[in-house]
Amino acid sequence: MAKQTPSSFPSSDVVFLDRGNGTSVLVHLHGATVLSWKCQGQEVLFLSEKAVFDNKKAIRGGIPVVFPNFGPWDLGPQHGFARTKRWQAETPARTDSAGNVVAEFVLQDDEATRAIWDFRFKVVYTVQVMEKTVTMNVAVNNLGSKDFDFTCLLHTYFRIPDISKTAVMGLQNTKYVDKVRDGEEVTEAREEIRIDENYDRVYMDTPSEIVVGKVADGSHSIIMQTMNFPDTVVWNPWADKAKAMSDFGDDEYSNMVCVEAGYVAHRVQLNTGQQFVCSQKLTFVPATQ
Ligand code: TA6
Repeated sequence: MAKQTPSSFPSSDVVFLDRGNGTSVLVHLHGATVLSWKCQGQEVLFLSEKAVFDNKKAIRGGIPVVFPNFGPWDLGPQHGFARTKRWQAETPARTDSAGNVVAEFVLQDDEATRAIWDFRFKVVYTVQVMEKTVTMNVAVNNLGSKDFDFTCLLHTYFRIPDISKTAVMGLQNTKYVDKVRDGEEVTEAREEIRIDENYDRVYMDTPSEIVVGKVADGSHSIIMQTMNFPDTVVWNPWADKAKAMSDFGDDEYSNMVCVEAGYVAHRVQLNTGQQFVCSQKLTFVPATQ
């Protein structure tokens, strides 16, 4: 498995949020990408063994921040520029009175972003580590004199023991756009979504609570609770697309699933001076004994 420890990276590139008792989060300033969330010693996130850390390419794994555009973009790179920009750690990691560790990361417009998306903005990304929960809060501020619109998403890669024994639960009866079947719109019939091929689905108007877990006994699960992220993307590249990605191991698709909280089916309209806030809360549920 990829090294998801602070010592694997130059200290100037990462912020380590250590809550103690084997619970911590590691954030890379390239894209403010959360690389690791260890809960009581167990790594919850997937990071590809072949992930590239050249401060240019998007990091393959963890939680890339997708802004100001999810998916292909006429103006710039797929999934926008946020995940490939250097963010500033607004504050070093600090501990609150409850012992939770929190840090803020900021991305503001610069010449490079204005060259492709000519708007003034500031995104403040706050990561908080609690005993069995992490929260990611995204605040987008329109600082300019022009209104703009955007889509955004937290592209979370969950580490799982075995894709054949994993389910995504809570999306029954929601509609999804199936990007693997020419954008066909389908209603999800299953409470337990089992993934056995390339999945690339945008579930729309989804519940604010979804569970990612092992349907068989003996493994942990994650409760994903969201605010102002009305859509949920479920992605697994499966074998052929895994082989086609240079920064993803051919067999790694069996140990990961992306369940991504997003505002992607429609665009957020943010007028001058306005702020938009969205967040996800991930709670670790230990394996049933
Ligand atoms: O979130 C799913 C998705 O949009 C897929 O279509 C796939 O492209 C994935 O993102 C990864 O995209 P990336 O640009 O990181 O290779």
